[in-house]
Amino acid sequence: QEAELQARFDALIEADQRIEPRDWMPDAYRKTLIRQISQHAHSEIIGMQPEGNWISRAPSLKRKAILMAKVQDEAGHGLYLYSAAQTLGISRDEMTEQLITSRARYSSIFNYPTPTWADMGAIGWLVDGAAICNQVPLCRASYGPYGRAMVRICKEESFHQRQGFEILLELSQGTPEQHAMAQESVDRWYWPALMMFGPPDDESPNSAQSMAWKIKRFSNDELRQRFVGMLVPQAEVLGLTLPDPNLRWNEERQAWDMSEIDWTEFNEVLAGRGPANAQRIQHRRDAHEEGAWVREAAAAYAEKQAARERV
Ligand code: FAQ
Repeated sequence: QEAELQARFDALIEADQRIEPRDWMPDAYRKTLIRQISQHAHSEIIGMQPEGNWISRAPSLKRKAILMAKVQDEAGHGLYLYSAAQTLGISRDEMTEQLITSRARYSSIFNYPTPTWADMGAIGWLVDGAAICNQVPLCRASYGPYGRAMVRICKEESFHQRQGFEILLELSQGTPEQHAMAQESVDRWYWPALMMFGPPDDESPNSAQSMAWKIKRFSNDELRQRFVGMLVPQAEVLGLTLPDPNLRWNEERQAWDMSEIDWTEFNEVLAGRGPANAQRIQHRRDAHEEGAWVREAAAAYAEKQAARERV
């Protein structure tokens, strides 16, 4: 029986069909998806903090309205992804508990601070840009609810990236001080953005299996290369420099040559020792505790409604 189910699952994957919540799936496939989707959801939720830091200080009403809408989109993406993970049999409470007790991962990028307004531009351009590169192929992920969630999320990320680009363009073409602020921010965010794609292929323990299951369609290094290729012409339009003196197209390899990424920094951030890890988790924990009364009120209301329907 098990062998037959496995064979049917393998055939669906082979034929590029979707696996849906009620379908049989190997335990390891379910586990991997819960891991990736919940990490992804947590990233969106924690990812609200670096930009949330600037909502009350945005330089104009227009910028404030745009930034608020973007941060709200991120909340929406997080909830959407938690729902996708729930179809695999984990509860939202469990996932939240794992996050606030530091047992779950979220993207390394959100452990960096946002000291200047230009950081809103760099996050949109580089962080959302990296997110798009990584997530467009995930629209074809073999697990239905995840792939479908990605379609809508990618559309919104594209808007986010354009708004970041536009912030940087305006600063870059502004006063010398504004130009310098934009460049300084790109200098700080460039390398951490490249780290978002994960460890190099030969040190990525999950890649081979996730690619065989067609959850991932490209390797970490392939996507990183694609991202750099996307940035180079855009940096030119912006009039900003990517902070890597060794960055150049290698015609022979048909790939970008670049400096070595500082993987020690990446590993430190993953180990919880990045510049803002403690602050991010503390903030999320406080928000969870302060929101307890809202959850209790909602549960009491739902209970009352259900009781009313029973009579
Ligand atoms: N940060 O074997 P692999 C956004 C972990 S975009 C932290 O290569 P895998 C939008 C990895 O989990 C950001 N941990 O793993 C936004 C694994 O540890 P584990 C979110 C990382 O899964 C923009 C270990 O290293 N996007 O939120 C990172 O095959 C602006 C070994 O790595 C996603 O999550 C990292 N950067 O590939 C929001 C996309 N990289 O779990 C607000 C979906 C690796 O075994 C503002 N996820 N690790 O303990 C993915 O595509 C994949 O999970 C990868 C990692 C590519 C991230």
